[in-house]
Amino acid sequence: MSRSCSILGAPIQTGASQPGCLMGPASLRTAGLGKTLADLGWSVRDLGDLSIAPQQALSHANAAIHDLAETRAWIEVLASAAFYAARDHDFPIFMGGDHSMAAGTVAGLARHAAGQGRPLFILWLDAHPDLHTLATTESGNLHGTPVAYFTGEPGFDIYPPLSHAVDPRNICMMGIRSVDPAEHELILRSGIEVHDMRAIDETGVLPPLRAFLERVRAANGMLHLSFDVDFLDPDIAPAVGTTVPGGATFREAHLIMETLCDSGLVTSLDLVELNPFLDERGRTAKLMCDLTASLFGRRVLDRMTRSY
Ligand code: 5AB
Ligand code: MN
Ligand code: MN
Ligand code: MN
Repeated sequence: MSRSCSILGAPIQTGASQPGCLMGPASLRTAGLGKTLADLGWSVRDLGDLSIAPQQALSHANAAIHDLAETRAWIEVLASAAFYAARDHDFPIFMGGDHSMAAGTVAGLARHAAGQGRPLFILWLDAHPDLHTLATTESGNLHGTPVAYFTGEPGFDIYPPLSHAVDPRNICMMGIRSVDPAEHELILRSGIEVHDMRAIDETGVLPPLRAFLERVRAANGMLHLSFDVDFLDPDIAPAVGTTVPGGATFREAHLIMETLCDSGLVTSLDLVELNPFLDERGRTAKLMCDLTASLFGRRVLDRMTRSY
């Protein structure tokens, strides 16, 4: 019997400064995400795109913050949609949209995991830790805040109430190479496991990934992968507004996805921050589809033994 996955679009761009992420779900569909997964034997259900109602503006003491009402509404819609998608499908895929949407998807998934009596673990692949609170963000771009929200940091009273916070010790970040001072302070205080690009240069991706997967397995955890396009080096993935040089290579990224596939532990996925307006002939969208294919079982050769 084939396993089921659902794909759900969140055309949100209010969390970023540059417009374009709105077109992310359409670009991933155009690159053939659904068909790619169906060809790998998955039963795929496209649930379409979510939307929000028109919003009255909300103001905040931090005047840098923009589009707070819209972003808050998206988080609310996504938290509910993610809860039901996780309940009804083996594997939901949330297509963004900017990364502020992870405040919603992870909130909904944490509620679902709690209902199953299982802890939720997060693998965060990103150039950035997205650990600002509404008080500390200087850019006012809310895609820099989701992790602080879903770990239960204070100062998010204006966001939807969080039913279940994620334990910071259940989060592993890889690819990090741009950290603001307030985020650095929170990393040190929270106990989040962070592997910056220097660490990856030194050890490669596999040792930290395998150690994290062992922790997930030992705890019978659910595992959500939140994949920000800017995790990848801009030379291979130009379609993102927040490029940072020195990102993950093509093979490092595929090896992570292949190893996650072998582990069988991943239960949900965000594909975020794709800005098709900045893409070159669809190459970034195509790469994100191919990386998802590696996560969903595409392989060059079958192996006799599993290698995670
Ligand atoms: B992304 C920065 N820390 O707060 C800020 O792309 C960048 O979702 C945030 O990781 C990047 O604006 C958010 C400078
Ligand atoms: Mn991000
Ligand atoms: Mn990022
Ligand atoms: Mn970004």
